[in-house]
Amino acid sequence: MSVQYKFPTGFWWGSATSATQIEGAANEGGKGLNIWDHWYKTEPNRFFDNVGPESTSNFYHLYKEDIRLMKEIGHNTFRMSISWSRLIPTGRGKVNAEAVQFYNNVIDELIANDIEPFVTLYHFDMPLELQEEGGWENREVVEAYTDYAKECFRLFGDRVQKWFTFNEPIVPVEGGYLYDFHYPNVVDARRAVQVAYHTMIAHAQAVRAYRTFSFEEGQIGIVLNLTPSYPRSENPADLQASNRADLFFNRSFLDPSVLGEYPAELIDILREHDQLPVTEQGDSKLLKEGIVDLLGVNYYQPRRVKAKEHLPNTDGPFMPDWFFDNYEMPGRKMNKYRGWEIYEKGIYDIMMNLKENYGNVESFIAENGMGVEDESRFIVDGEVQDDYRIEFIGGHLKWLHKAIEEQCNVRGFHMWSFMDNWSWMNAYKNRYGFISVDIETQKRTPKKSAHWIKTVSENNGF
Ligand code: BGP
Repeated sequence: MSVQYKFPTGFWWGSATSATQIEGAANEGGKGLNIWDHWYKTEPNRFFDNVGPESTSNFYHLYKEDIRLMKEIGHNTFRMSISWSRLIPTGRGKVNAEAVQFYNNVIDELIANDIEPFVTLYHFDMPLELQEEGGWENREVVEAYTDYAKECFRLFGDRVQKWFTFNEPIVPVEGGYLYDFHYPNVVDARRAVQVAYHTMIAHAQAVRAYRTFSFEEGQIGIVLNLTPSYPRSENPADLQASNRADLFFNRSFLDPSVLGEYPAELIDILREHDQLPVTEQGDSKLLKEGIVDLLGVNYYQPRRVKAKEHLPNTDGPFMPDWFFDNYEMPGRKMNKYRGWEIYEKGIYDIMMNLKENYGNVESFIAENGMGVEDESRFIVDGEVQDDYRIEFIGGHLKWLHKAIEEQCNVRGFHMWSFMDNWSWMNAYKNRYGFISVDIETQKRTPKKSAHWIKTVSENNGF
């Protein structure tokens, strides 16, 4: 079949998800508690419809059926995460044999179906015991993470060739230490900066550890949510606001991951406001060793900013928002269910930035997707007619294709997500899957987009 947008041979077509969001079985198979289990127990009212992480989409029991469906819709790759508190229930020490069995089964089943497993080590899910020791604020937790990472490489590295130390490491910083949407619900920028810094140190230690194993073809990287900043205008004040937002929300992780060092401008701002983290000797060298082989890019929305309308209240807590205001661009296209702007060209801008300023690092789109509420409205003959999702993906793929034509080094496209899953505080409010999941019966039913993506994958284009 002739297609208008043809992708390079071997392009990765797949999707991503994370342990807490699909496994369920949170109290089965010897799993320990993580911060989500704990937070839900103490404040169930913070979660949409009071739905918690205990059973989510039941992948723990239904993984075979799910992998069969992945195969059916043309996946050749799939990113999952390992639950640290399932593998090592208290965060350090004894490995849980049932968890090893489960992850071995999943990895083997994927490979048997010609789907390459991509594995994330940490997707927002700190073991509770380690959070009680201070979580990422405590440098000893970095050591525990490094041991956990090594254990994963040792157990699964013979078959898994794509590893990611962290998924969106800035999100637990923002959610847990600035804006109150993750446990431990702290509002304190200095602690946020320390958490961010230790996350990068943990990343670099895991990368260094991985490279001491001699796996022939393995690659290790990180997955970052890049949210390009667009200024309201070319006015220097707007440009500066956009530059600052970019420093805080993109370059804070992108620069150390790809260039091995923090942007000097960011360090200057933090120094000026007395927010620098505690560091140790040897850290700069370590960060250099953490330069990634492969960068996963999650893209959902742009960030539009303008110069501040009013001076910040400097008696209040220090915030990145002291340097810019969010800007609501007239006429912007919105996904109103999630409150996120849809701006397809953003995916191209990110790739051009990586090409021009980050050595054209090898990358792939690790997440892109559209969460929609109450999709049962769109059911015809038993199938969700999610034309909006097809339009959303197609719109982004066209821009990605243009980036590839302009020599951007991008290897694949993964959607969020394969099936409907549990979304942190939003629980099952917005549905993201190619496959719908009835949360009462756990029945899986492909949506219209599932058939569409199958043809895209089969034709390597559309
Ligand atoms: C990303 C996360 C995912 C996923 C997705 C959708 O930030 O990596 O875990 O949840 O966003 O966002 P949400 O679930 O908040 O709607």
